Amino acid sequence: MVVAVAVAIIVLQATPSSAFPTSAHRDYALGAPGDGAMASADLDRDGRADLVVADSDANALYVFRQGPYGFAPGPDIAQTLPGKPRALTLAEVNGDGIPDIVVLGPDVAWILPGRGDGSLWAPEAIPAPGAIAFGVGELSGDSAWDLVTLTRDGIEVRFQRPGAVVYPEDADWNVSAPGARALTIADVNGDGRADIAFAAPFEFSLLLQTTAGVLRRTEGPETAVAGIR
Ligand SMILES: [Ca+2]
Ligand SMILES: [Ca+2]
Ligand SMILES: [Ca+2]
Repeated sequence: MVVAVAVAIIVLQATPSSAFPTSAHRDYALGAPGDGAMASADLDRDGRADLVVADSDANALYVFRQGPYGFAPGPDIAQTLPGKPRALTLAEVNGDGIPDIVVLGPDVAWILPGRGDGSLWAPEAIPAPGAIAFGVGELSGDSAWDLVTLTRDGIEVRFQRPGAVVYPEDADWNVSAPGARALTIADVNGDGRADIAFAAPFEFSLLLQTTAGVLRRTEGPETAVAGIR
């Protein structure tokens, strides 16, 4: 995979006619092995967005840290995974203020907590049998981010337990979603609470978190489909 990057570079020229810095726009490519997913966040907290790409051939993640002059030609950090990565997202799931990486693998989700310098702690596995899509967000009203997976049978929500990043093996909530193929977690109505959006061919559905810890379907009569534990 080749990652295309566009950056604005300040060029200092020594000629007398350019006593002031001028700005130039340059596009260039980063060599990123594999053909996997990618996401961006400021992993090392230096104010510059960094990149993470998944290499499904090598069962690895590569972190590209953006420095003051852009990205190096190759990854700064390689992180081995126990299996093949299929999708990934960057989010702050363990409450320490450092972005973490959540990866969907075969029948499993891995949490790799960020260490704050771009490197990662070892992956923690959460069983996710049959998961084809996933997302993370706060769905129970306790400020700890929860894990949502989509299988052929429906949506499964696992609440993060207090303490270290721990999710139960069995789902806390199961929501019917026949035919759904894609899922994302986002605050779709701007009320500050995360909602679940999922899609089947020619059909799009929402589960709105109307009050903390309660999701409601938006199609048809509004009915609560899950409640506070
Ligand atoms: Ca950064
Ligand atoms: Ca974190
Ligand atoms: Ca929660």
